[in-house]
Amino acid sequence: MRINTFEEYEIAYKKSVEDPEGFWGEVAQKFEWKKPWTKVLDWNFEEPNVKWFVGGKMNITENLLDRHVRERPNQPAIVWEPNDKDDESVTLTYKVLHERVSRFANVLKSHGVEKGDRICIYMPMIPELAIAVLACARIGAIHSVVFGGFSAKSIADRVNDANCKMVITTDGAYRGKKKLPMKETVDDALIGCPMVEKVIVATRTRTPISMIKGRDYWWEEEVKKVSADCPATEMDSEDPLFILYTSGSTGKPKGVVHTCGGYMVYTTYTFTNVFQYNPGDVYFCTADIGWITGHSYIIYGPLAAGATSVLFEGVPTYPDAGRFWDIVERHKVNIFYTAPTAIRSLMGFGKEFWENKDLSSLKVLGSVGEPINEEAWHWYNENIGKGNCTICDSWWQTETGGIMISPLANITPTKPTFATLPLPGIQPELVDENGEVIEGNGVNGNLVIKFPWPSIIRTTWGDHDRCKQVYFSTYPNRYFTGDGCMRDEDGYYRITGRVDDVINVSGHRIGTAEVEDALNSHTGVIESAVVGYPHEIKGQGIFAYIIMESLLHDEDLTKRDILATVTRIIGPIAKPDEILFVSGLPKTRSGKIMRRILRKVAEGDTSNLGDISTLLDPSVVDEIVEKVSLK
Ligand code: 6R9
Repeated sequence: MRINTFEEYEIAYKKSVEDPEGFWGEVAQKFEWKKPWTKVLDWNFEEPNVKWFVGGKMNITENLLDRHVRERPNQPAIVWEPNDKDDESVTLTYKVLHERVSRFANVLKSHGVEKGDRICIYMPMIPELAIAVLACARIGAIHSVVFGGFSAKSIADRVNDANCKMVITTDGAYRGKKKLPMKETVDDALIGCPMVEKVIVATRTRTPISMIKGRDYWWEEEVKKVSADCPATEMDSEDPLFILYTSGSTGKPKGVVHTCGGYMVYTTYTFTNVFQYNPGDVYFCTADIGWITGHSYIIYGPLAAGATSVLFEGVPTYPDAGRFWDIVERHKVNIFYTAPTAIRSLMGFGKEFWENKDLSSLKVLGSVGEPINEEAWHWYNENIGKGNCTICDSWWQTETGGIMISPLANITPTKPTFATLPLPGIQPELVDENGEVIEGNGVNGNLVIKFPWPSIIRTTWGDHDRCKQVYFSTYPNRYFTGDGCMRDEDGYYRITGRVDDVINVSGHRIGTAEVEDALNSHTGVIESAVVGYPHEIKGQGIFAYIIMESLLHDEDLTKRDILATVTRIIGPIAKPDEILFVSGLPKTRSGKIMRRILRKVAEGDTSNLGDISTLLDPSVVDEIVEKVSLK
C-alpha cells in the first residue's frame, strides 16, 4: 500500500490502470472487514452505478478506532487546539476517542436514531464535532455536516432535503475575537423543519439559549446516562456514510453521497501516500470539518492511518497572524495542509510572525481548494518550508472524496503551481468542447476522469438524475469535474479553475445561481447577475450586477441591506465583494445573460469585450462600462 520511490509510484500507477480490481483489492486487504467482498468493482457511468468491494461488510469506525485501540491505545488521535492561545490544548488518545465515540453513539441510539437515519451536525471545530461524526458512523446513521458559518435558512434547506430527524449543535462558538450563536441559529432553522425530533446541544460558550422540553438535550447530561460500550453496526460497503452539500452551477446545493467501503480505502490510501505519513508524525490540516477536506483529511483518512490529527478551533489571524506557526511549533507538526487563500493572507503580514518560530519539524506542506499562484507557492516553500519540504498541491473535489492529482511528498518532482501527476487509480483526460479527447502533451482542455476510483460520488441525495446530468452527461462515459486544466510538455497537470458558473471564494465553492437567488429575494431587486473575478487574497471575489426598481435609500445603505439579505439567506461567505447597480444586463436575443462580458468588466478589462453584436441591446454594455469606470 505504501509507495516509497518514484519507480514504485510508476509501477503502482501502471498496475492500477491495467488491473484496477487487483490493485484496489490488494489495498483493501489491509483493512478490517466483517465479511469479505465478492467482487471488487461493478460499474457503469451511464446510470451511473458504481459499487466497490461489492458485498463486503464492515464498519469504518472499527478501522479508525478499535484497530488502533489494540495497537496504539495511548497515542494521541486528536490534539485539539482551542481558539484562545492561552487555553490548554486537549489530547484525545485513541482509547479515549473510542470511548467517547461509543458513549455518544449510545446517546444517539437512546434517542431513537437507527441505521440509515440522517443526522445534521452544525458545530464549531471542537472535539465533540469529530465525536458526533464518528458516533453516527458507528451506528450507521448518515451524517450531514453543515459548515458552522451557514445561515439558518441554509441549515433548514439541508435538513429538509435529507429529512434529518436530529440536529447536533453547540450553544455557541468562538471564532477569533467573536462569540457566535449556534443553537439560536438552529432554533431559527427548525421553525421550518417539523421532521426534527431531537436536538443535542454540547456546551462551548455557555451562552444563554432556549432549551425546549422533550426536544432539546444537553450533550453532557446525556452521555452520563449511557454505557461506554457500543458495538459497531455492520455496514455494507455501499451503505451511505455521509451526505455533504456542495454548490454547483445551477439550483440549490446538492447532497453529495459517499459510501463506507470505497471512501475508507481511498482516503486512507491517499493520506498515507500523498503526505508520506510515518507512524508518530503529527499532522495538522487547517480546513473546517464542514467541508470535504475536513471530512477526508482531518477525520477519516488520518485516523484510519493511525495518525495524530490536530484540530484547530480558531482562525489564522487570532490573536495574530502567527497563529498557525505557533501551533506548528507547539505541537511539533510534521505535515501541514492548508489553502492558498490562507497562505496569501498570511504572506501580507510581517516577517516577525513566522521568522522566529521553530518550524523545523515540518516535512510536508499541502495546499488544496483552489489554484495556488506562483507567488504564494514560493512564499510557502521558502518561508515556511525553508526549502526543505515538498509542496503538495493536491487537486480534488467534494465529489471525488479524496485527493486525485498531487505530488507524493519527497517522491514526485514538483513544479510551482502544478498539481503534477495523477495518483494510482486515477485516469484523467482532457477533452475539448465537442467531447473529443485531446491527446499528447502541451495541451489545454476540460478535465474528465474515465474510470471509477473507490471514493467517487455515488449519487446526489434524493435525486439520482441530477448526479447523472451534472457529472456524467456532459461527456458520455466520463466523470466531468467542471475544471479546466493544462497538461504541459512533461505530462504534468495544472488546474486552471472552474469552467462552469461556480465561483471559488477562499477555497469555498459558491454557485452564481444561489447568490442570484438570494439577491433577487431582496426587496426592490428586479434582476441580478453574479460573476467571479480575480481577488488578491480570496482567489476569486463575487461581483454582483443588480437591477433595482428604484433606490429608496442612498446606494451605500442599499448595498449594506443587500449584503444583510445574502448573509441571512446563505451566510457571510456568499456576500458579494462588489455590487454595481445597472439598468440592464447584457442579454442575447434568446434571453441568456452573456456572462463572458460581465466577467471581463468585473476583471477590469473593458478594452476588448469581444463580439457584442448578438446582444438584444448592446447599449447596456456602454452603461456598465461607464459605471465601472466611475467607481
Ligand atoms: C477539496 C476541495 C473543488 C474545486 C475544484 C477546483 C478547486 C481544489 C485545487 C483546486 C486548483 C487545486 N480546487 N483543489 N484548484 N488546484 N489543488 O476543495 O473540494 O470544495 O468541492 O472544491 O476546488 O476548482 O473543482 P471542493
